[in-house]
Amino acid sequence: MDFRDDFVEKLKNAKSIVFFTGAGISAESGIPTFRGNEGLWKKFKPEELASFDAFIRNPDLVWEWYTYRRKIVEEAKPNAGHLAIVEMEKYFEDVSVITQNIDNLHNRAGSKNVYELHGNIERNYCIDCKTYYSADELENWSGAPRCKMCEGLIRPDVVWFGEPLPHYVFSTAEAIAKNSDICFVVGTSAIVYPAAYIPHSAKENGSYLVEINVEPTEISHWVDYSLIGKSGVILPDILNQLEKIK
Ligand code: BV8
Ligand code: ZN
Repeated sequence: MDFRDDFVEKLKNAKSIVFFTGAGISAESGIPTFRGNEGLWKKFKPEELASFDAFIRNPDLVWEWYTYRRKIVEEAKPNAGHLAIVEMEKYFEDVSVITQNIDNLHNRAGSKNVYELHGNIERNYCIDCKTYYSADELENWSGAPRCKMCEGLIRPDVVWFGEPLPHYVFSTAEAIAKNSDICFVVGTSAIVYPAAYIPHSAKENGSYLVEINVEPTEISHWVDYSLIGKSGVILPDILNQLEKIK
């Protein structure tokens, strides 16, 4: 893939880059996105499942949904897009990944600086005493597991609708995005807030915004460079470009 000269120039001089990623970067790993045609929300309504009220109303159903998603995630592998981001760490002083995804694939790919805005499906905790449990510790439960310390309900360590994002993670991620030379926005419909503020903050502070998506989104009209295509193809192409110029 050939890239525009101004982007190649930016790549040459950039020191700090950020990848703001959404479900689209994991689509080529076989993990359904939320809002696409085969998306998760097609079958289920987010409010019915991805909220604390839904969990209290029907803990077994919500737990079953996360067990279903965790199985898909655990069978999935990081794809060429995740791996290209790891390789790019060689070419810049600072590479950070700010992800909305809970699928742990950036960590498994080997990225060093990962900020999980919406938590991680492999982590769980008791809603009463906050004891943490790994997914493995809970696999023999049928239905929503109970805490061995206090019998409380155990939930996935993810941010549900109506819940605040982890303050330290969000504020650190936003500061990093603001100071970035290039902010790549990869595989996200950019409609879930406050996460979707991140690319806006980066842009307002002078970062060069590059969107990578298979189709235009709500932000395509104001980014600096919109690349239409699969992230598993475009990110390796950017890595090839870097190998030529750096
Ligand atoms: C908050 C974790 C306040 C769980 C997720 C009413 C009440 C309360 C809040 C609200 C409300 N109305 C609106 C809000 C705000 C709400 C919100 O933004 N709603 C949206 C729907 C409008 N936000 C919240 O509720 C947040 N909390 O506001 O709290 C508060 C504050 C202080 C104190 C108390 C309370 C919490 C939001 C987090 C929700 N949790 N996930 C779970 O996953 O189960 S959101 C969920 O959406 C995922 O995290 C996902 O990452 C995220 C965003 O979706 P995307 O990643 O963008 O995925 P999507 O499918 O949409 O798009 C995929 C894209 O990839 C597409 O563009 C597609 O074209 C592209 N693509 C596909 N294949 C490829 C590709 N691109 C490249 N290559 C490919 N191969
Ligand atoms: Zn407990």
